[in-house]
Amino acid sequence: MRKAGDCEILAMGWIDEVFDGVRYGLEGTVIAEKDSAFQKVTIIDSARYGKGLLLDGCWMTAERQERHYHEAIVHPALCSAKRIERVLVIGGGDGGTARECLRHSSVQHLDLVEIDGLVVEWSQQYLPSIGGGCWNDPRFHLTVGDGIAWAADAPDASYDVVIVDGSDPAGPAEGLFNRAFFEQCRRILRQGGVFATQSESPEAFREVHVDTVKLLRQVFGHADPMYGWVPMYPSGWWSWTFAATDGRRYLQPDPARATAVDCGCEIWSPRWQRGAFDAIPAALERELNA
Ligand code: SPD
Repeated sequence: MRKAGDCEILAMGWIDEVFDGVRYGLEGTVIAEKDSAFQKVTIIDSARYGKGLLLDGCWMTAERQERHYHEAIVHPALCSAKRIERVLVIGGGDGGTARECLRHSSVQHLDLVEIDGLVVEWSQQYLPSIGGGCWNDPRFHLTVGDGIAWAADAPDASYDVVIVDGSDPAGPAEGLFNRAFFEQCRRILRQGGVFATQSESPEAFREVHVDTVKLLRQVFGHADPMYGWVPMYPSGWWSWTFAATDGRRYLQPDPARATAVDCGCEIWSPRWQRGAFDAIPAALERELNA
């Protein structure tokens, strides 16, 4: 078998996520692939975005475009929660979400609960720039286990921020989109706490997106989707949805916290965030408000 750098090439050509009659692909090579206990885990190397990760054939992240996703899911929450000492990340086994959270110096303790140990192991091995320093940060605590059970077992009001960085609602991530789970997330937030989740594409997965936002509005009394881009994901158009225990505080980043992180961001800034919350398509806004 041929080699690319230190890696064996298992296959080369177009690597596509196929969904609903459309293919979203990158040209590259498959350098590692294995069925874990939960899903098929694939690592690719591409000319355009560098090394990347797929789970069950769906794009998750890649070295040269992960910031679109990780900055968007983290900073609206970390810049707006009343306190940010204790953070829970459910999923996020590539480390990108934890890395961005830990850029906030007020974070004292971050629990990351990822169900699939192979995702963590291969992210550390093949995608070290995505987790960056998170794996060795003394504030970082990794548990390979079920995030749904973790949330159910956590004491009331035990986190300032809960971030759900799961994959699509099929397979191991299915339970990350239902009412019972969202209710647990709300219960374990302290007063002034903020919840964030990836909420799928308003184009490719419109129904899941709408259902997720509506459900969060029922559970928290309000919730707001924010729109941006993750070029490798289906349609490239993505969303993250935020809620809080005491109103829509995530719309207003704290200026001091924002200034401390935004010079290190490629995508996120308070201005980008304002536009991203406002960039709700008209028909979608009507549907969500109906
Ligand atoms: N369709 C892809 C949804 C993936 C969301 N999670 C990505 C993991 C990045 N940390």
